[in-house]
Amino acid sequence: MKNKYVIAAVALLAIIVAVLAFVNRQNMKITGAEAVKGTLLVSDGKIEKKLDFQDIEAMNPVEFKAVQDTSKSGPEEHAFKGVLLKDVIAGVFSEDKLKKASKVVVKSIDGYTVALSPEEVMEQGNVYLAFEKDGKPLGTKAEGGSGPYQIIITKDQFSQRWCKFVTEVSVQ
Ligand SMILES: Nc1nc2c(c(=O)[nH]1)N[C@H]1C(S)=C(S)[C@@H](COP(=O)(O)O)O[C@H]1N2
Ligand SMILES: [Mo]
Repeated sequence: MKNKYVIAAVALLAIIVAVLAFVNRQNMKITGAEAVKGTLLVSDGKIEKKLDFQDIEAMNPVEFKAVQDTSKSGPEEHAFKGVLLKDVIAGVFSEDKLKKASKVVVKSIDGYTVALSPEEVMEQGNVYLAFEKDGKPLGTKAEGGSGPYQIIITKDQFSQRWCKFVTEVSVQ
């Protein structure tokens, strides 16, 4: 008798796990294969646009320096190349969209999510979508890298919000 309940409970848990996994899967709008190619989804909650690496490269990339602190190194200055996040957003929507937003949410392939304020995103030379570090591509998660894209916040000395493996940028 008792066994029956145990089996029923296990079966129920398995169903719940499967449903939650499915729901989470629906939340990931970029597949792993797209992510390694550098596909980026930019959305405003209604309109969604997929950009590829060539689109990002065509958006006026700049070189800049930032002090990076990781679990493997202390604070070190590195040369990065990327596009200001506000230019990525302006390239799909407009600067105006950003001015009226309450937040910019960045998601990555491992589910890591960071929230940025529109004010900090609009600051000159602060928040970048980077794709090169010290003259080399950032590399994918599988390659032990931090890309193809990583958010670099030059005015934020702590690295928690320097979101690696970025797949989605959502202006809300
Ligand atoms: N996608 C993603 N980005 C991330 C993280 C993560 O787990 N996933 N960790 C954050 C944290 S806590 C730090 S300190 C920096 C550097 O992490 P690393 O030293 O593991 O590279 O990346 C940040 N960006
Ligand atoms: Mo961290």
